[in-house]
Amino acid sequence: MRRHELNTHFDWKPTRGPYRILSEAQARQYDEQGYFLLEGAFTAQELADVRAAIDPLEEAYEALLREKHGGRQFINKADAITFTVHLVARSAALKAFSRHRVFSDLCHDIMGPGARLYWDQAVYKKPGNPEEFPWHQDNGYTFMDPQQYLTCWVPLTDATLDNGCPWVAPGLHLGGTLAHEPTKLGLQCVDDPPETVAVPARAGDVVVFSSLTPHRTGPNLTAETRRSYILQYAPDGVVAHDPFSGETRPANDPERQYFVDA
Ligand SMILES: O=C(O)CCC(=O)C(=O)O
Repeated sequence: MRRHELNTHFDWKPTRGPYRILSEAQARQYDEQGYFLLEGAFTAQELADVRAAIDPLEEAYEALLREKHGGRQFINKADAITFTVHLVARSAALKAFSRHRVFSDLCHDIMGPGARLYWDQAVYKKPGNPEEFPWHQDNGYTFMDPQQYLTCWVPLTDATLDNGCPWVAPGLHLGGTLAHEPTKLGLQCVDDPPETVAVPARAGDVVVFSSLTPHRTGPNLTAETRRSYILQYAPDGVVAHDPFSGETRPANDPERQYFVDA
C-alpha cells in the first residue's frame, strides 16, 4: 500500500457531538473503523418509491450501454454491473430522497453543518455475475480536497454474502487516500487487506462509511439483481481534482451538488 500522490498530509477529523442520529457507539466505530451499519433507516414505501424512480433510468442506461458502447463503458458492463449516475438531476423523487432527514442528520453528525450532495449513483449488480468489485477508496476515483467525505450505501434489496454485499477494511481510513492501480474491474488500492469485515445489510438500512474506507463488493451468485443507491456528501468548499486533466473545480453544481440541510 502506498499513499496517493496528492495525499501529502492527512489528519483524520473525528465526528463531534452532540449527535442528531448517531449513537456514541456508532460515532466511535466510524472514527476508529471507518464505517457502521445504520439499521432500519427507511420504510418499505420510501424504498419502493426510490426503486420505482431508479429502475427505468437504469434500464435505459443499460440499453444505451449495449447500443452505443458495445456493452462496456469504463467500469460498466451490461448484464454484469451498471453505475447509473447523477439521478437527482433527472428525478424529483430522488432529489427529495437525497435530502431525507436521515442523510442531513448523518452529514451534520459526521461533517458538521453545511454539507452538500457530492455524487449519487445506482449500482446494480446483475444475476450470476461472478466478479467482485475490487478494493478501493471512493477518494481514489476522483481525489477530493479535503479528502474526507461521506458515503451512504443504501441497499434497495437485501445485500447478502451471496449477492454482493459490501466488505470493508477497518482502520485504513486513518492514513488518508491510497494510491490506486487500474484492474479490468475497476481501480484497486489493496489486494489483500490485513483485516476485512463483510457488511450484509437489509433493504432500509444504510452502510455508512468514509470516502477513505477501503471497500469491495463480492460476486452476485443469485438469480436476482442486487440493487443499491449510493449517495455521497461532502463539506461545502471541497475541490475535485480531475484525474485526467489534473484541473481542479469546486463540487457545487446547483443541479446536483446542493446543500442538504433544510
Ligand atoms: O455497489 C457495488 O457493488 C460497488 C460500488 C462501489 O463500491 C462504489 O461505487 O464505490
